[in-house]
Amino acid sequence: MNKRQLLSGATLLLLLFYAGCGGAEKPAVTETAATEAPAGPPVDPATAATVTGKVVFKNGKPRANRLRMDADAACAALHGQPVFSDEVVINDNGTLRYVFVYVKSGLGNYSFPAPKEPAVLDQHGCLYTPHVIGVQTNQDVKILNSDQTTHNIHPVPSVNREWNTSMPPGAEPLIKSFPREELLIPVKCNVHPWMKSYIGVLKHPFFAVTGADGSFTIKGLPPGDYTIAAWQEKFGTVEQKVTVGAKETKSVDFTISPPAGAGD
Ligand SMILES: [Cu+2]
Repeated sequence: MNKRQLLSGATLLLLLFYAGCGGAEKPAVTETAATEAPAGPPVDPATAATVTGKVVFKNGKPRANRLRMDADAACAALHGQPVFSDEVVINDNGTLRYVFVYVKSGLGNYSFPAPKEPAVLDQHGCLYTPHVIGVQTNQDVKILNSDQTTHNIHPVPSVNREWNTSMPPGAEPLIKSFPREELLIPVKCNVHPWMKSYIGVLKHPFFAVTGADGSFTIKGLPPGDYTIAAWQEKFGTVEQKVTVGAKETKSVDFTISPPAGAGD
């Protein structure tokens, strides 16, 4: 560890100290308050059910917004062709990508320890990859900078603690976690205004993000009655109810459409 790292470590401690004191305008969030694991049993894998489906976009294929990276020549130089926003991505089959689908309610008193494997969020091509991720409370999020330019990652949570960290080229991966459930935390880069991503934080592992075919699969559910929600950053959340028996697989498709008059 060199002098500079020591210094930034000391600055961080100082900042944490101030955040802990609640001296700032925002009320301090006690990071340990939400960490106690519920006392319930684990899900019996022999009864585990699956909910699968896709998220269909109703209104054709709106034109994607082009991102302008001219403000940082290093970013612009990384792309030989136009780059488009991930805010609304309609797949070739008419489905939506980057929809966060999750079990909103219906889970009993089960215990869901955080996975040991971190979720990974990369800063690559001056974009966040993936655009939407889900993690469990207290699961590590490993943040990378694959670019030869400096990013400043800045999650803007409502119930977790806000922070931002500068990551120069070659920076060590940053390990963070979020102790409280939150849907979803916007993440921005203080250097590049076009960079945006979202992190969904849940106490349980029953979530998925739709990919290039617009599908999702949520496995390992205990039998029961659930409300499943599908969240899209621009169009909001739609919900459906589903009942699954032991070892059953149910298909649930969602339709998302822009609000009337929203155009594209
Ligand atoms: Cu950036």
